Amino acid sequence: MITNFNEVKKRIQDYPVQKIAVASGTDSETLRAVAMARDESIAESVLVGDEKVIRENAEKENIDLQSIEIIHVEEPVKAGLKAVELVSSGKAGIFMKGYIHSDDFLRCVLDRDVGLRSENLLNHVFILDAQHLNRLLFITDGAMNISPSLEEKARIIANTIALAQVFEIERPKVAIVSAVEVVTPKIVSTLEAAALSKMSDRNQFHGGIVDGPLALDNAINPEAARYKKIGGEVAGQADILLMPEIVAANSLAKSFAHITGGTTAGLIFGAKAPVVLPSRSDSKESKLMGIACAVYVAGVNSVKRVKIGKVHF
Ligand code: COD
Repeated sequence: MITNFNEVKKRIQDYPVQKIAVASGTDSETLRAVAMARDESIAESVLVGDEKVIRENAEKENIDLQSIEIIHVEEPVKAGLKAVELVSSGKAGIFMKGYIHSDDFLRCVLDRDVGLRSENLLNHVFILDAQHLNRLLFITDGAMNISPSLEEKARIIANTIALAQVFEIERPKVAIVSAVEVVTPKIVSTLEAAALSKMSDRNQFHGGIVDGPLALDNAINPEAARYKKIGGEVAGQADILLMPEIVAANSLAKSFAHITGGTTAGLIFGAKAPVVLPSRSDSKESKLMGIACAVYVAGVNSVKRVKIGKVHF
């Protein structure tokens, strides 16, 4: 079981170096992250974006772009489409967001002609290096599915169980997070949590165990779960937090990064290739770890095809 980002970095030494195509890779934090990925032999990169801006930012911040390819495309969406095409045509293995809005970037991922669509629902996962908990914590969906339906939540759970299994968590524990741990008609997310938990009881999810509603404290902290007398395998031990909608998931992951100084990695899972989706304001460490996690997923996939989770409806 992989419990922290240093282990991810060690594991990727066993896998082939990947090439990353960066959509509008012009900003200094992205440039620093791809330079670090090169220096640490994690990945090679091709930056698609405004070459003048790329070179100016690199010079201003003293970032060495040696061996990093640049393809000049001025406009961010066009740069995104060119970069995603490099991945869908096999010239690169991973697609990454640079200085481009998330929705524009995701439309490149979903583009019918050059994108990385598959038959699956795609979802975003923030992976947290939760050192205090001594494990990785997977939070979803904080960047793609805005207000998922019950069916979409089930699919997001199945995808994220499969992703956590890639990180060697054999039987991931999924908490459906709400504000309370009782089912109440006043809070819709608790009703959906009850339905998803029952689906889990009926073995409708492969390989993981789902329980909820749980509040954040009793989802991840065994003391809080004991104090509130909440039993079961998931309470206090969750690996995956399914949040009710995008704002809750996004704010939870960003509070970890910006209040506690923790490192997160942002990935889209379920597409034809791994996709790195950091926030534009993420630190270079978070961007680098997004790259490292994507390289790791691509590496595992190259030796053993990663199966996207299915739900039995
Ligand atoms: N998985 C697979 N296919 C999808 C998904 C998905 N998650 N979402 C949309 N599609 C497919 C649809 O089935 C359809 O065929 C096509 O894509 C278009 O779908 P629409 O009409 O919903 O597309 P858009 O362009 O209006 O919205 C898609 C986005 C992903 C852009 C949208 O959901 C979005 O803006 N998400 C939030 C992005 C964001 O701002 N994040 C900020 C946090 S960093």
